[in-house]
Amino acid sequence: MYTLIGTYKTRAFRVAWMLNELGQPFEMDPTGPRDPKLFEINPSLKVPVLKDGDDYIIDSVAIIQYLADKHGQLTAKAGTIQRAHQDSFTQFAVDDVELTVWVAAKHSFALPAELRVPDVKRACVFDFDRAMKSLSVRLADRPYVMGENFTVPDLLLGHCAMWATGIGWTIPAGNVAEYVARIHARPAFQATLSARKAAA
Ligand SMILES: N[C@@H](CCC(=O)N[C@@H](CS)C(=O)NCC(=O)O)C(=O)O
Repeated sequence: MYTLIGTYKTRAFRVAWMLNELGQPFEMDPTGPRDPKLFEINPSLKVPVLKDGDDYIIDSVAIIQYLADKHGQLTAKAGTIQRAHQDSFTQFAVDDVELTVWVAAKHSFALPAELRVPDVKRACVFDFDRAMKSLSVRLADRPYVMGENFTVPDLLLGHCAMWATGIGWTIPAGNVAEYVARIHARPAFQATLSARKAAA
């Protein structure tokens, strides 16, 4: 069985969601960020970490893509044009969307108080809005970014959207809001949300 190290408040949420999508049982080790005991596994002291057998995998995107490849679900095959397009959306989710929310979060609570620059958040909102416009065009009338099938980048974008709304940002009405609602209606997302509430 997999062990997922991290708490539901962190990016461990997205890994738990992925495991639930795949129907893979796992146990949760609720070690929080910056716990010194993480050092042996991840010198950055960051979570999530996935323990698979005797191995530890760090970085949520690497973990999620690994799980998709390993279980042959929610991904195009490596080495195909479809996978290149899928990875492009994954990179978009991380660079254009997650970064804006994460920088804003860092300057709200994650950084030591004396290092926070509250005005940075205005620039983050500007970049987030630009990313949402781009997503709207790239998504067009497809249910998921790759078409009919839910894949890795949809999960990442759905998680970032949860973070964004959690800090009061607006998902634009129209195809993007409908897309996010579709992703958040997935049973595996709802199950993960319930587990997060139960763990709080
Ligand atoms: N790229 C990494 C980022 C991991 C990360 O920053 N995790 C946060 C929690 S969501 C953390 O552990 N932060 C501790 C820190 O920044 O010192 C991933 O996707 O897993």
